[in-house]
Amino acid sequence: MELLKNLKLAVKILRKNRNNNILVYTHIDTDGITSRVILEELMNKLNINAEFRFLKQLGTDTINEIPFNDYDLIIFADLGSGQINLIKEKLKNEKTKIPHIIILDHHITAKTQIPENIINVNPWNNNIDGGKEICGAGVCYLFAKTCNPRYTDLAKYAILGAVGDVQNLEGKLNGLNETILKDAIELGDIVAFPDLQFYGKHTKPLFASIKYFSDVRTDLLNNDSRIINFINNINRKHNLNIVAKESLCDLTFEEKRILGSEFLNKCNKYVPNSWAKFLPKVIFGNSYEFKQEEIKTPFRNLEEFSTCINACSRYGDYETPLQVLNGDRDKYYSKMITRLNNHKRNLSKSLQYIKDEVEIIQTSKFQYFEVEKGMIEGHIIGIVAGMSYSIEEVDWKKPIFALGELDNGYKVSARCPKLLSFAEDINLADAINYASKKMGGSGGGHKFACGAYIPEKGDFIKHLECRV
Ligand SMILES: [Mn+2]
Repeated sequence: MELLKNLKLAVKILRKNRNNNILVYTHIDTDGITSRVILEELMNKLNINAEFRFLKQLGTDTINEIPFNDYDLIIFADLGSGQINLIKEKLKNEKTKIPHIIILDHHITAKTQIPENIINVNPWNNNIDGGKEICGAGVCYLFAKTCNPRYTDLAKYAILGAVGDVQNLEGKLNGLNETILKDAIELGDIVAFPDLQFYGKHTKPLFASIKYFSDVRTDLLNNDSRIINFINNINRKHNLNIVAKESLCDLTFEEKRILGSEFLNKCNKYVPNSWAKFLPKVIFGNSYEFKQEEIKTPFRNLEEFSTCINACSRYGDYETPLQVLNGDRDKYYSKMITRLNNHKRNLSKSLQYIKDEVEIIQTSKFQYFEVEKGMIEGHIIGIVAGMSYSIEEVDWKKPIFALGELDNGYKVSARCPKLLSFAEDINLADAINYASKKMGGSGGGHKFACGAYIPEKGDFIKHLECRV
């Protein structure tokens, strides 16, 4: 098993360099930040001094900022596999000493001969799906566990990373993620249980959670009184007492089960026949929670915790989530709450702007809208595109692309409802990658959510039409 072999090899290299200069780069999203927390704690446990840095992306420009000559070992986590060519090219031109490089990643590896000084630890090497079965933090966790099988206290971060990377897309974590989850559950760090897939389980009233469900468009869309009626009818029919103002986490398992199946019945009336069989996967799914966090806070449910991290990291603040994950409950804890509230305000303001001022343009296979410069920040435009499915004019059976003008080009984001991505063979990452390359830009991501930068609009939409 190549994954295991590379893990062992990587640990050997780490031990050999334990007294040398070590530099660790991690990505900046939830998965990247949890990767960092795992590696920091690992180095502490092993009594190894290492320097840590965040890296937004590894590209032709940023590679030049990496001080390859000053270190004996450089570790890349949650990035690097796709850029092995770039690293190779860079090292070829270095005349001084060449460092060892360990890559702990789950993105697809570039097709290239890998030189001996680079160890690429990646699930794809074993045909394990790095999009669904393990994330970057998961690979870091396996690395830590290879150092010492007793380091299972780090498993919880790997699960947060997996949820941050939406690896539970189909309702629950699978594959290696499930194995890692077992470690975290056994230690009492995480609880996992069957639940409904509404957002805001601990922080929103139930009627709001139902309101924001956008994988299926029903008559409940933007209609509080219909949602209240829907819940009251369920209460009468089943002799229950579900309170619309309480949160999903207040419901018993039985109440959730009945609410879920009634909701499924309703959704059935609104989806094409061939889509119906995918409905359970978007309505029912496991919840993952930090057992030590207070209920009804944004830190209990891992999905909501990940939103808290995004509320900081998307705005360039990586320190706050890092400190909170490291256990801060004072300064950074309240800073995170402040940032979360700002983030929410930003999102609703941006959504209102789309509703009021932006035209949704329909093509045969998708829809798109353009955002004027300065109206929505580039790093949240993808989230806003996803939320736009709550707007009546947006066709929920088609993907949506958002183009936001920046100072030096455009940020493009694509989203589609989960149900659509299950039922139809849609690969937005492939489409956005193709079209952005045609424009001299670059992009990628998931099949259902991705982004790109392009220097100019030109025929970008036409190129997209060839691929979506
Ligand atoms: Mn990742």
